[in-house]
Amino acid sequence: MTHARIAGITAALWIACATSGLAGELSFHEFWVAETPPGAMATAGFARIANTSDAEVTITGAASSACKRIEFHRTDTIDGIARMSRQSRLTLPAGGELELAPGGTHLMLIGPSALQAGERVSISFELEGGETLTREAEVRVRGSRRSTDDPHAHHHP
Ligand SMILES: [Cu+2]
Repeated sequence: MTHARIAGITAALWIACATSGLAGELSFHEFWVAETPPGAMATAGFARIANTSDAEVTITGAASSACKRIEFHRTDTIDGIARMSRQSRLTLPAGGELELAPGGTHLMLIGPSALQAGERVSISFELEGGETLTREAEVRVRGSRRSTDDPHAHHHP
């Protein structure tokens, strides 16, 4: 075995350790996806994500086999009308939390399969730097909140 090859393996191990450390610093709480009736064009996902590391962590993408694609959306209510805008990334402050909640920032699952309360959906997140982590969300019935804070009920972009 050449020195170059040993150096390459060492570097690979170091990268593996460094990246698995970062994903381990993110903990998901109350991770859930809203139940979808058959034929729904989209549904939303919510969570409280805590970053226990001392560095800012950026989520650059998400994907799941339960839908065609996942976008990051932010809902702003202006003059009583909720509008969603697409975000390119989610940022978790060092030692802080990101809350994905109805009426605020959320995951948008576009083209979901029919999801029933009680099922579990696996969602993978891509972190800046190339690392991915996968977490399971529980499918739940959306609460009594209605159209005022749920633009998904009416349209999706
Ligand atoms: Cu949305």
